[in-house]
Amino acid sequence: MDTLDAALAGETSRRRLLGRTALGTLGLAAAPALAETLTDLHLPGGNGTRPMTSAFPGKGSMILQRVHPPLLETPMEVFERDVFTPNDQFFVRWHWADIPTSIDVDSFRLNVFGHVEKPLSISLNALLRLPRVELAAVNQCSGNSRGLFQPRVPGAQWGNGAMGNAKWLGVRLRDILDLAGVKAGAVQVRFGALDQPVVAGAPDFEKALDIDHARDGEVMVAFGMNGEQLPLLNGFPCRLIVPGWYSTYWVKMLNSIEVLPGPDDQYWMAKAYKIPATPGANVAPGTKDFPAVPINRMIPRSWMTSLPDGQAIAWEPTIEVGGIAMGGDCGVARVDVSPDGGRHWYASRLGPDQGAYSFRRWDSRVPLARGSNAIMARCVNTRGVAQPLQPIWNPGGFMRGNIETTTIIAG
Ligand SMILES: Nc1nc2c(c(=O)[nH]1)N[C@H]1C(S)=C(S)[C@@H](COP(=O)(O)O)O[C@H]1N2
Ligand SMILES: [Mo]
Repeated sequence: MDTLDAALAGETSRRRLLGRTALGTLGLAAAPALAETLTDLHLPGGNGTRPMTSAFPGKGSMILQRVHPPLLETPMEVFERDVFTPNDQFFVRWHWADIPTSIDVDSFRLNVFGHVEKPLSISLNALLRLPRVELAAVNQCSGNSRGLFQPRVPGAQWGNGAMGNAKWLGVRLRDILDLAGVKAGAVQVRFGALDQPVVAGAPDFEKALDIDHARDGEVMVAFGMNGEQLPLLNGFPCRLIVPGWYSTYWVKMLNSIEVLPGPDDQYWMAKAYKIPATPGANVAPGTKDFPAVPINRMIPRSWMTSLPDGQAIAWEPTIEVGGIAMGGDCGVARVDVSPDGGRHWYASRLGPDQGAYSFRRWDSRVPLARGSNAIMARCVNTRGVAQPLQPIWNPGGFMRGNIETTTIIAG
């Protein structure tokens, strides 16, 4: 057994304790008591001030978006340090507040059933014995940057930190499905988890993928994250990884895999997380009725992280700027940088390629003017898709991907 196996097998009691005390206490604590300092997400129109907290189990300093269920955002400076996001500052998002605070790793089972030859009930030890794969991939909430939408839309008012990049270690979903033997006529695979709705009759969080997607050899069931077990709040003991797709599909605390002979018509696929079936998921602000499809593949994005928005610095003729980029559902081909609101563009140097689905570092030296500098980064992915200048709008606040601007004041 390697260290991860040992940790998964041996840490039950400690995790139980950690989970109970930390999450249990949160139930009693009033949110203001959690606040250590305040941070400003610079949301248009204001209301961007949030408390910082390190009161959640397995988590360091995070931006507190909500206590019940926990919604924790990663501060942007974390992305400046490394293209991989540390587990203790990886963002957290749950839909229902009834989340197990302890997992018994001995009795835990991952159940595979439905349209299969041989239903399975897989223990964690059995899961750990299957052939392993490791893959770097960005986990990004569909509503990342929703707070930047104009006009504003309801939902969690995230800044840009509802995302993170990790090396995921686990088992191919295809291998699990092959063990169960998918029957002819399978259409989708539905994934369920241990968290429960808090309101009676409310829909359990379940998501589905088409059978061919589920069997593409990339989708995986992960139990390792950056060389450690998953933090409880990121889905311990195992979760789905859907490379290149928004993280609404990355079901945490995964305990059921159900092969369906037809499309999943339940709430979380049929009603929630739908985007306009228009180019770029864009509709005129205020539009309510439009043909919609389930959100799916991610698009290219990039951020300058070397200085925070609004930073004042001493003027010099040029400045070194850098940040991170993602290709979306493929790799990063290039990142160009404009120091003057899009008038002139300069090439950047890309950092090491950690795989198509990973963040990639970029750095560039650009001219600096006295006064206000609107610095922009534009990612072009390996499919040739470039970030647009114009923001999109849709009522869900999904899929923001336009070029972002970081203002630097040089005096
Ligand atoms: N079981 C379960 N899995 C879930 C969710 C959830 O509510 N329950 N939320 C999804 C959504 S919308 C997001 S953005 C990601 C967040 O993953 P993270 O908390 O590990 O960052 O988890 C996904 N998986
Ligand atoms: Mo999400």
